[in-house]
Amino acid sequence: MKTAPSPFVTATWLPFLAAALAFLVAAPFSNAATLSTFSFTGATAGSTGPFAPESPDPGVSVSNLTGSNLGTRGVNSAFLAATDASVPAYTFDGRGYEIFAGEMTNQAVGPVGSTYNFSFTLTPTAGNQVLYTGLSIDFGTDFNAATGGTLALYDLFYSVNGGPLTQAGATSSRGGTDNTHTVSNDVLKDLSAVAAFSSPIDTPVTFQLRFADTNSGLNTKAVFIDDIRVIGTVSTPEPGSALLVLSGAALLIRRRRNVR
Ligand SMILES: [Ca+2]
Ligand SMILES: [Ca+2]
Ligand SMILES: [Ca+2]
Repeated sequence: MKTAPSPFVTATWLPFLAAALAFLVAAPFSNAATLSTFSFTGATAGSTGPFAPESPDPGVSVSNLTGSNLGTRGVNSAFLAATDASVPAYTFDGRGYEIFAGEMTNQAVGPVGSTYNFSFTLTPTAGNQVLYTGLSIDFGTDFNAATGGTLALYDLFYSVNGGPLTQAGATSSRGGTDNTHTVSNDVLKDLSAVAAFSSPIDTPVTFQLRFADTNSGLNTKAVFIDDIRVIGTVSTPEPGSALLVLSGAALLIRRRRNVR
C-alpha cells in the first residue's frame, strides 16, 4: 500500500534543503585575493609614471597607474634602510615612489584635496563581477621638523561607473620622525564597510589615492608610497541558476492560467 509523504519528513528535510541552497549560492565565491598590484618593481629610477599593473587577476582588467602632480622625485630606492614597527614588517623590493614634501602644498587636516594623487581603474572582464574588500598601501615619511612639520595624510576616494568621487573611510595620518625613513606596512582602507561595495558589481571602479603633508623641505624631505594592492573576490554569476528561476516562474504562471 502506498502512503502519502509524511509532512513531518518534509519539515525535517527543509533545513537541509535550505543549507544546500545556501551552499550553491555561495559556491561561486572563493576567498578574497589580491586583484591588482603596483609595487614599482622593475620601474625605471626617476620615473613618474604611468605604471603598468603587475600580474592582475584574470577576472579584472586593470588600467595603468597614473600620477597627478606627484613631483620630480618619482621611483627610487631611498627607503632601502627604512625602519618599520608594523607586524608583519614592510619588505622593500628596491623600488618605491617618493613625493618631495616641498612640491606638495601643505595641508594639515583631511579630507585630502584632489591635487596630488595616484589613480587607476578596475573593470571586471566579461561575465565577471567583483566584491571589493580593501585597498592597502605601504606609506612612509622622511621629514625635517625644521622645515615646517612632520605630518603626512593619505585618503582613498572611489568612483563607481564614472560617478562622483567619494571618500572611503576616514583620512589616514602619519606622524613622521625627524630625518628618519619610516614606513607603515599595509595601511588598509576597509572597502567591505563601504555601502557601494556591499555586493559584487560588474561596472568599472576608479580608485584615487590622495596625499598631503605639512612639510616644506624642498628636494630632500618626502612622502613614500609602495605596494598599492586592491583586495577582493571575483565571481561569475551562473546563468544556470538564473534560467532555473525563470523556468520556475514560467511554470507558476502556466499553473495559475490552468486553474482559471
Ligand atoms: Ca616596491
Ligand atoms: Ca608640503
Ligand atoms: Ca606591504
